[in-house]
Amino acid sequence: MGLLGRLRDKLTATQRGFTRGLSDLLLGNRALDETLFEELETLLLSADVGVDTTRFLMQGITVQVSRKQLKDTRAVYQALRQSILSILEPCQQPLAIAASPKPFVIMVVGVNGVGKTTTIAKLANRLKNNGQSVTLAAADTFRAAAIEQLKSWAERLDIPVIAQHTGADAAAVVHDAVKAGMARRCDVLIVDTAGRQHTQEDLMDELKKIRRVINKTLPEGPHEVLLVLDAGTGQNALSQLSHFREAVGVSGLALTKLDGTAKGGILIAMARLTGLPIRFIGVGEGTDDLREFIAQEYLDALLPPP
Ligand SMILES: Nc1nc2c(ncn2[C@@H]2O[C@H](COP(=O)(O)OP(=O)(O)OP(=O)(O)O)[C@@H](O)[C@H]2O)c(=O)[nH]1
Ligand SMILES: [Mg+2]
Repeated sequence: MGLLGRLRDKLTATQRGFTRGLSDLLLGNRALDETLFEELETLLLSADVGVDTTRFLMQGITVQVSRKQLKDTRAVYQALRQSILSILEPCQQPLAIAASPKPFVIMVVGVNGVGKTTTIAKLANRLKNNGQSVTLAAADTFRAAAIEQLKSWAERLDIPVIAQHTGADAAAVVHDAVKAGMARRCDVLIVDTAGRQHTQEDLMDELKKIRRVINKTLPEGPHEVLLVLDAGTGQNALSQLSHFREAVGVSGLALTKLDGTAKGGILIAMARLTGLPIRFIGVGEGTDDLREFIAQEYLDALLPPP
C-alpha cells in the first residue's frame, strides 16, 4: 500500500483531473445513458487517451452494456479498469540487465528537454543502489551545458563519466566510453545523447552514427535504446516515437513528468498503439523519482479500486 500511495501522491495533477473526473462520473448515482457515455468519451479524450484508444474503450463498454453485462456506472468503471489493465499489462517488461557481456549499453534518446539527462541520473542512481557499477558517456556534445549537467550528476552520484569538449565528435566519445567500460568491466554504460542539432536530420544522423559505433565496438550493443518521452506533450509523443524508431530502433520507453501532467492517458495510448516495453516512469525531479512501470500500480493510481 505504501508504494501505491506514493505513486498516487506523485500524480497529483492527474488525480485532480482525470481520476476525479472519472470517479465523479462513474462512482456517483448517475444513470447509464447517452449523455454519460458522451461525457466519458470527452473525459478520455481530454486526458490524452487518444482518438483510437478512446474509441476502442468506448466500444468495449457499449457492447457490454447492450448485452446487459454492465448494469450501472460502477460496473462501467470496473470494466474500464479491466480494459485499461489489459492494454497496459503487455508493456510491463522491466529492463533486464544481462551479466555479460560487459558493459550492458543503454543508449538514451529523445527530443530536447524531455528529461533524458535527468532520467539517466535517476537510472544510474537506481543501478548503483542495486550494486551495479555504472559509467556515463556524455555524447550530447552539442551544448556545453549538457556536458556540465551530466558531469555534475556523475559527481553527485560518485560515478565515472567519459566526456570531451563541446563540439567534439559524439561518436568518438561513445567509442572511448565503450572501450573504457570494457576495460573496467563495468556493468552498465549509459549514453546521454543530444536532443537538438541544427536540423532533425542532423540529429538522426548523429544518433545512427553513435549506434553504429557502439555496435562496432561491442557487437551485441546497444543492448537497449531507451526513448524518453515527456508525458505532457500528449499525442505528439507518438510522432516522436516513429521518428526515433525509424532512425535508431527503440527497445524501451521512459515516460517522464507524469507528476506534472493532468493527462496520464498518453501512457494508455502509447501502450495500445505500440505495445513497446514501458521500462520506467518519471514522477519528479529527484533521483528517487524514477519507477519501474508496473501496470497494476499505475492503473490503481489512475483509477483507484472503488
Ligand atoms: N517534474 C518533473 N520534471 C522532470 C522529470 N524529468 C525531468 N524533469 C525536468 O525536465 C527538465 C529537462 O530535463 P533534462 O534531463 O535536462 O532533459 P534532456 O532531455 O536531457 O534535455 P536536452 O539535454 O536539452 O535535450 C529538467 O528541469 C528536469 O528536472 C520528471 O519526471 N518530473
Ligand atoms: Mg540532456
